[in-house]
Amino acid sequence: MKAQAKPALTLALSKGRIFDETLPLLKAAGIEVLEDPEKSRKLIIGTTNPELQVVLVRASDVPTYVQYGGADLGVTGKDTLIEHGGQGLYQPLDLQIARCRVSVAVRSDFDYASAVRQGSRLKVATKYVGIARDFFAAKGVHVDLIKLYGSMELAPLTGLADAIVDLVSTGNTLKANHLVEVERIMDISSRLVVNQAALKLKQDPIRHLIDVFARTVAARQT
Ligand code: PRT
Ligand code: MG
Repeated sequence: MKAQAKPALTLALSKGRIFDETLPLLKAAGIEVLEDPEKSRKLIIGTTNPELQVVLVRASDVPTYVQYGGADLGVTGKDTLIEHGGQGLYQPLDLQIARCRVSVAVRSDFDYASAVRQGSRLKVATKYVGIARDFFAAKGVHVDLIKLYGSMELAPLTGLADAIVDLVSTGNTLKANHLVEVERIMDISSRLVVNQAALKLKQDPIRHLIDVFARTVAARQT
């Protein structure tokens, strides 16, 4: 029996907004994904291009998969990439998708400005420990960082922290939890990341994909 040929390229995506916003870019390259990850339990999904398969991983695991060659390429937020460190990753393209910002937020009754002015030590809860550490260090604010993996918004409400560093898009989540944005740390969008060895070994198909994505992203800016 002839073994099924393994697709030449593997693209790592996370379910949700990154998957949803990458689909139109793939479509522009003439590629459609063969299953809906919200309906199927499959973690490896074929595409209409027999040379390309998609693997579904946790958003924060995308850089790791690509770094170690579990996937040749991936799409990941700049936030996740900064926390990962980017080792072993070639970052050819800002895809301008899944846009948001990293901000500092506090309870609406907490006087952040005066706490900073007085040099108070702040308790800051976040998933983005690296980004938060660099930001407050540059500002000269002393902080105790508390690492969380989700629902950061809850931390100031329960007294776990004075402030959070989290992603904000519409601001609705903050508003619903009586929190206010007091600093914008950086703008975020998602990047295409490529395994450095794969880029050398599979140069043609990877370059082709980068080129089509780049043209699509550029066409959207105008
Ligand atoms: O959910 P999981 O723990 O598996 O991973 P994840 O939360 O990292 O994945 P996912 O799919 O939620 O986010 C993937 C990437 O999308 C992030 O790394 C960002 O680069 C990007 N992105 C863009 C966002 C948002 N916008 C966003 N609004 N990621 C998360 N949010 C969350 C935010 O954390 C907050 O809880 O949405 C809430 C705020 O949204 P608004 O619109 O109410 O302000
Ligand atoms: Mg999430």
